[in-house]
Amino acid sequence: MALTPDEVNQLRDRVLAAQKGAYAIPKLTDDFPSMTVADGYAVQTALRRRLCAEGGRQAGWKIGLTSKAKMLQMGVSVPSIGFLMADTERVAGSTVTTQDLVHPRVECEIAFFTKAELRGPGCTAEQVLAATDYVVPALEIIDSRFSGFKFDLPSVIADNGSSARFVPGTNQYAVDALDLCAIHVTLEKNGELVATGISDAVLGNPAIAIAMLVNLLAEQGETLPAQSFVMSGAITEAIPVKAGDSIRAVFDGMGEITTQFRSA
Ligand code: 0L1
Ligand code: MG
Repeated sequence: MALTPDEVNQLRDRVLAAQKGAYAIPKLTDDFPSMTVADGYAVQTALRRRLCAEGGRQAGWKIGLTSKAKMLQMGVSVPSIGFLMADTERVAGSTVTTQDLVHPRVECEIAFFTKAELRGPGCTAEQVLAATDYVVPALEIIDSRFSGFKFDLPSVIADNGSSARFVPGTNQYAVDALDLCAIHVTLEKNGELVATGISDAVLGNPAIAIAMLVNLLAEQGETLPAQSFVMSGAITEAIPVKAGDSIRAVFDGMGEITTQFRSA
């Protein structure tokens, strides 16, 4: 680690202020060029502890940057994980307000709900499938707090993997009722097709992404408890949205999710 404990807290406060105030800041490595991935996770953990100390409740975890296309687009080489807070969940079909976001983008994912604890290192996709109660389609609304959505891996990890809002679908599926590697997804914005994808874009199989998340948690001395909700990474590219937009995502064999964006 390159950051001192005081610097970790300073960056936690910088990111938290940008998240709460919905304004963009330069990526953290502009001021702290020697910041490492481990430093990014130290800031993220400090952020999670602060939000929970303020009365927030953690609702789950997410893994992002899970497709080759996304890694290339963002100029990073490995996935990253982040946490989901309960107050950032939105009900499918409801409205997401944009005045409290900087430059939101929507992506389509499969989310897992677990029935048994998972621990790494060495967690496998098979173990994930055995520990999964059900999967649901989901939307993630990401919102980098960095100017121009430009960052590097330590910065985006400190910003909690751009986590902003998440919208779970209501239809639940057992993992053996689906081919998790072959879910075709279409994303429409204002009635126009804007993105498509197949779920194998997520590291070949979204269950592999969840196993990777468990193994990354282990590096931080944490396990994934039973009854966890986990977003497995984007199947489609992330599409920018603004107030007035309507989104409809159709997951073949899993139903659809709609959401509207309004300023307030
Ligand atoms: O969930 C994601 O894949 C996003 C991870 C962070 C990178 C980004 O903001 O695009
Ligand atoms: Mg995502």
